[in-house]
Amino acid sequence: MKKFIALGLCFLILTFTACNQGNKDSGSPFGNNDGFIVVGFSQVGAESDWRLANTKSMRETFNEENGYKLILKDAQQKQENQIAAIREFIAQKVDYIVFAPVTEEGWDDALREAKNAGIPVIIVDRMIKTSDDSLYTCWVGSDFRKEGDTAVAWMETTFKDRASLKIVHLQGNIGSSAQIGRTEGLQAGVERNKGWEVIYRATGDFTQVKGKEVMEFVLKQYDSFDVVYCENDNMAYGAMEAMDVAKKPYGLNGGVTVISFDATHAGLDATIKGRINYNVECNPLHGPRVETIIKQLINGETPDKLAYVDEAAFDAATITQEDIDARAY
Ligand code: GZL
Repeated sequence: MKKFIALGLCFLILTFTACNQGNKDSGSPFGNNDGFIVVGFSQVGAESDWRLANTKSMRETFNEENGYKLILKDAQQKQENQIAAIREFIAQKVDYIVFAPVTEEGWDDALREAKNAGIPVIIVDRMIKTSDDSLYTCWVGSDFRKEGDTAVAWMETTFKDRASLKIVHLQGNIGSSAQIGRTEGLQAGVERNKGWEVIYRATGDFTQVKGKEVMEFVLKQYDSFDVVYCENDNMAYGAMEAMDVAKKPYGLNGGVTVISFDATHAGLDATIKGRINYNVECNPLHGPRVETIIKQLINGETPDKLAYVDEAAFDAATITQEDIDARAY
């Protein structure tokens, strides 16, 4: 009998230790977190200056000095890579999942797995379409439709006396919130202004290389157009490269009017030089905003479900070097 009780006690001690070991490891690939908060971040890619500034902001915020360990995964603009990253973060038992969705559709399954694992999901930058908004804790980003409306309002003022306006439209990643909102803004303007016409529309995937390819094609197909509406700075750089080669005048001093989005440092440099006529800001500095949300969650508070960042716009005719020097990206 005594032997039986001793065996039972050994079994109980071993079981209890194993459970504790399991709990001890929970939370992250870094053993028992070593006291750090582990953040898994699935980033769209490195396709643009904006994206690099966004990644930099997250890295500068979620570092060991501030008490965090960041696991950053670059999806190279592929949704399947982001879904794989989210599943990896779940397996690693990170404390928080942050992701910038490359497109709006197709996230429910992966996010439901994160929810079932009890890991809060914070969406940054672009938005998702879902029938169940309990699948994410909150979102912080830009109002892309408002960005498009801001650019179109400037066009309506600038071209108010024009009977017709031929527009070339370079779109971002098709299906991304940034592309959807900026395109909707332009489309609404075209419907409001009967003389406006989009003569050619194609995606440049938010990259300079593809922006140049699209503009090279346009220059071969169309002798004249009045505006190129580029949904980010990098596609605008590509379009301007192609127009330079074709000796097609553009910018403040005449020729094609160049509209851009992001207002990155290089984009504003092109604006103050008169190469880009109007540049609408899209603020990438999400690191501090996400950290505020995480601190709210740690303190048992409920962050706003949606948080829009304030954004400005810059006109080549009025922008100053002080405007540019004052900016963090
Ligand atoms: C906007 C962001 C867009 C930028 C592009 O919030 O999603 O993606 O406008 C970037 O530069 O590639």
